[in-house]
Amino acid sequence: MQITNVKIIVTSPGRNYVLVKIETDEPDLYGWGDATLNGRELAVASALEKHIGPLLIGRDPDRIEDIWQYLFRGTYWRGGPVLMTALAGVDLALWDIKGKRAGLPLYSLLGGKTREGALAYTHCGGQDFQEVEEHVRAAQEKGFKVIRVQVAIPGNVGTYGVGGAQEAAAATWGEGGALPQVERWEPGAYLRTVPRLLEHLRSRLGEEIELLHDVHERLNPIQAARLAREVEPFHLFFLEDPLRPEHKESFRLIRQHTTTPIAMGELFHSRWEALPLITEQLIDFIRCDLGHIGGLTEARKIAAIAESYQVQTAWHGPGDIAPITHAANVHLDTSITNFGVQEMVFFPEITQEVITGGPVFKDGYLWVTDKPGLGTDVDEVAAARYPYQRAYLPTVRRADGSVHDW
Ligand code: CS2
Ligand code: MG
Repeated sequence: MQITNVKIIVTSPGRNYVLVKIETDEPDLYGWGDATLNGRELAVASALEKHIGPLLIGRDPDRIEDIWQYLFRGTYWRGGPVLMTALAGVDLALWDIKGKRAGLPLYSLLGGKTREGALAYTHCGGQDFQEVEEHVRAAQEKGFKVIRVQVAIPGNVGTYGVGGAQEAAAATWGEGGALPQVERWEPGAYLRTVPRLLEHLRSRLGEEIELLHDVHERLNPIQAARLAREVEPFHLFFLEDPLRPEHKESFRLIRQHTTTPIAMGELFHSRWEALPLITEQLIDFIRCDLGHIGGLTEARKIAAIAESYQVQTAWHGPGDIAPITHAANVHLDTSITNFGVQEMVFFPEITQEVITGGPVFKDGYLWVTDKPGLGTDVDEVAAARYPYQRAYLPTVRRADGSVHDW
């Protein structure tokens, strides 16, 4: 069997996605991968179209590990979000082909089910504690047992995860489309507000609902240690991304000060970035994004390493990766033993019109179908109806105008 074509589709049904179709010389045997990188979609599409795709023509799609090694090490330049997202797109498409060829859902190829469904969590935000509480209650009504909570921070502009930023500067427009929204953030107000949000929620919702919070890499080590310790009484499921990904050694400081579980990983682009946090047990949940870490081939190795250190998985599952990666998440979740929790979103109908299939949410858990492969597909005619529209992630500046981490 041979790869005959690598097709890249950039489409924008609700938001921009980069989709990879790998076609073979066997009739109707093809695979779809997701190579979406929010705000840098065309960089990944170009890497795939101009450099990586031509290297795949004529290769045996069954040889996934060999292709992975060739694209990661065999081309000299390695790592980073663009190339690892491109590699992930190829990897997921190849696994999709393998499953279709075997007539088996991917979880079966990965060793079969270790659980019936993957415990899921969703995002709840709000402009104030009351609104967050209302959204949490609504999510509980939907069956969620684990919920991420974020709240607008007084004096800050466009706090992450609030859903409809406070007074974020409107996205400005330049030649060719939108430019990044500029938001403002100060640590003092944030550090004072988050413990009070959790105190409010625990006092009104009780202890049973599992809550987590995403710091979004915005604190320095001592601030993160302070926050992790101050939220201890509220028993978070985990505190996510307390530090910038560059500062892995500083997780030791957080560990010294708290028993709040820590999660990190969505901004890592290789297992070597995650390795010290796992082997030193500086985190409790590894949250890599299968679409940015190099795909299923890499993520299952990370899961295996983490298993030996009692670190559980919590793969990244935001709205800015395609349902294809979400499907890969859940196939892996349901075939490993150290699964922790799975982040998810509900995709709008416009997205589901183009990218069909993907995990199904029911009673707090995510399920994948028994369809062969990933169980997703792409309607190329529909995809063509939604051309790429330039868009960026916001940027953040401190009150003094200096750059901060969004
Ligand atoms: C967030 C993401 O879901 C999360 O944990 O950190 O939504 C993240 O902000 C985006 O994926 C960035 O593109
Ligand atoms: Mg996050």
